[in-house]
Amino acid sequence: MNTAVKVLSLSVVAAVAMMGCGKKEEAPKPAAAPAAPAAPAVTVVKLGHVGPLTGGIAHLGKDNENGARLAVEEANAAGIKIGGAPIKFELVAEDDQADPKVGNTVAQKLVDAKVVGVVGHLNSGTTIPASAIYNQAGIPMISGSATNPALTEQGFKAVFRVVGRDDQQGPAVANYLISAAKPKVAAVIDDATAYGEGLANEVEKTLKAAGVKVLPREKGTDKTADWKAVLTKVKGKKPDVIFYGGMDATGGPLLKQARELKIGAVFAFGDGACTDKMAELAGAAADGMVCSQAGIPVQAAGKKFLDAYKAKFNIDPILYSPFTYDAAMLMIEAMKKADSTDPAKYLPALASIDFNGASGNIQFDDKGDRKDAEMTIFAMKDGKVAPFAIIKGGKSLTLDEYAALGAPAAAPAAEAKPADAPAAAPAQK
Ligand code: ABU
Repeated sequence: MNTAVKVLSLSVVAAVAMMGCGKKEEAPKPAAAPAAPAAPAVTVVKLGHVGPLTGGIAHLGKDNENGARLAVEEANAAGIKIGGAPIKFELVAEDDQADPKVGNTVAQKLVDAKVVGVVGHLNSGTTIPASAIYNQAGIPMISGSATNPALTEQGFKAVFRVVGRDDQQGPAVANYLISAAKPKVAAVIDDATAYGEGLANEVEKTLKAAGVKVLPREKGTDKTADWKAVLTKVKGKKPDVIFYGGMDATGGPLLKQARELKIGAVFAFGDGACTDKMAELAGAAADGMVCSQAGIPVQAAGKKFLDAYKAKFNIDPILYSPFTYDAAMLMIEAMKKADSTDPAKYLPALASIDFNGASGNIQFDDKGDRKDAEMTIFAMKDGKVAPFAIIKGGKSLTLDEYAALGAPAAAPAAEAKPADAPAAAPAQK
């Protein structure tokens, strides 16, 4: 064996011997620091929001979505832990186009996406059918705007709303018309939706009960742009007041065209047309119109909400966003109380919640309706709908009086005193 081969052989033997005994002669390493306990992984929890984000009332759908989004972002910033894990809420926003068929499709999409709750929908016509889908899946839903009584008359345990109902709103606005305008003859027009027709029915019932003659119902749709044929028919009957059940997108053109036809009746609308958009659409013709909201006016929402909304979206809230903000907050609060994001576990906490939100104190009755919901009556003045009466517990209050009750801090700038309200129907031209 030559020298080179001998050296290689001895090296291999030595190496194998060392592997066999498993010992390595290594310099001692510094002792490792004890491993820090792993931080619990963030759990992503999906909340759905549905409203019309396209079409004539997209401005209202976006306002609703903004309210829910603000609540989710505030909850995330607060660093909430549920079941010991940090939670990140994610808002999954869908567009139902105010169409019941599309509403059902997106409702099923949200169920499939495993959202644990849904804020929405906006329209009664989409919310009522979609509510069956959520209820069947055991997913709580809270509407911040759907006012048709049928929503909560279905006996669904997972279905709630944080606004009042049209069987409260209809009598409130009709009684105001009866006392202020003292009408003998009234015309009632609706847009043939669950909301518009339902609210018009409630108004008609109250007017008739007070002895007002109500003309045969006239109808359009939620897309009607030309109301001249309906209005010409109505004009011939000389009504003192005209109530329209529908949204601002169709209510604005209706009012504008009525004044173009020299119809001088007092016009009144429900919540869906109780926005400054009416003045954008109808111009000066909107001045003096009366409208109602099945809750507090947006101006009376909590100051913290109003400021945060303006700061985040660079616009003022329009109509229902304090309610959709509260709807999302209610779900999050119920999850915290139940220490679970499991819909089956937090649903009982939601049903029995007692929560002070941007729209006031919220508790639900057995049907899922808001207890003691306020009703507000407004008049349009200088292009703005200004609240002049908030009806709470059977009492009529001004915005200042309401704020003095310790209700959410109000911004009193937009208050309309009762004296500003239209007292009587202008003479029929
Ligand atoms: N409450 C008026 C708009 C929403 C609805 O359809 O009920």
